[in-house]
Amino acid sequence: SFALDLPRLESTLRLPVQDERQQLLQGLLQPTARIDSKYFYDERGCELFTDICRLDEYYPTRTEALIFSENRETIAGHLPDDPQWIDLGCGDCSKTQQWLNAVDPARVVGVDIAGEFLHSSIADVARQHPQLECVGVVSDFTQHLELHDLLAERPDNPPVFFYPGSSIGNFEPRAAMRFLSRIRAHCNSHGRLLIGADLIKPRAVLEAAYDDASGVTAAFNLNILNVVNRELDADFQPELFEHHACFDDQHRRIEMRLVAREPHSVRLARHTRRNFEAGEHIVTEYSHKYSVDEFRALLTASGLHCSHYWTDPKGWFGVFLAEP
Ligand code: AVI
Repeated sequence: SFALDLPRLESTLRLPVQDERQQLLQGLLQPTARIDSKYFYDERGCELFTDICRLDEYYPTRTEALIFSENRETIAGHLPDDPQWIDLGCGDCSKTQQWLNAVDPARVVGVDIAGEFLHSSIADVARQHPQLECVGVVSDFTQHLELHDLLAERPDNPPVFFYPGSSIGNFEPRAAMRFLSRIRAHCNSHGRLLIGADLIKPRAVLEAAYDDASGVTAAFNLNILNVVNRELDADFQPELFEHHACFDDQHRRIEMRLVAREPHSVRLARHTRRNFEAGEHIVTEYSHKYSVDEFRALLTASGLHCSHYWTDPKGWFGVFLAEP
């Protein structure tokens, strides 16, 4: 029956909505305003991100896919047998789907903050692989990674954490270390982390990837203001801001900004306004780029050891396999 087809769906979402709003508002009231990049991903934002991944200028998705397809069997050969495959930020599970034959996991756990979407994507995997146990966990896993109880249900199946797409670059290095340490804490001696990280490369290539000629990234960046308007009942006018992306050499990261085109005032919430001068900006995202050695060192500082590493012919993107 249909009920039997429904995979298990759990939730570890913890932060009350009110606290989330308060954090968002506080960020907007800082001397340099900030919006957490998780607010990019409403339905429209997810569509635009899918479009970004197909842009000529946006090399990370395509380059990582190439590294995976060229090395899949080798990578799978380094993973433990019968693992629990944990896809962090699984989205539509399309990346995980490509690993199922090579890895043959005992269980797939898809973790994502978008609950409804997760349910249908995990249900798709379950339908296509009726023998495979599929679990969806609705979680803001970047804030609270809490999968100990779930993993302990299958003590003989070590976890393989799969964190592709260079999403680790969206954390500042210290937060990246805290997050990776939490993954480490979920790995017994056989657990593994398979992670993609974007590497340092010429500035022009980096900046074009975050400011494409057709304006898709600009639309993605500006859309965050529509999300904030809904979350806070604010009245941002996206047309009064301009998309900006530049590589910051000192911090080795792309910084995405929304720059006010003219002086104006925005209602952020009831009784709360903020003025923007012309040229004043909101930071919406950092995307950190690493050298291979720097990324290895980040893994080491998080209690993990990089056992293997793969890249593309240009050395633009890195896939790292790490163990405790
Ligand atoms: C999700 N994340 C890895 C993307 C990145 O490249 O940092 C988000 C993105 N922002 C603009 N383009 C893509």
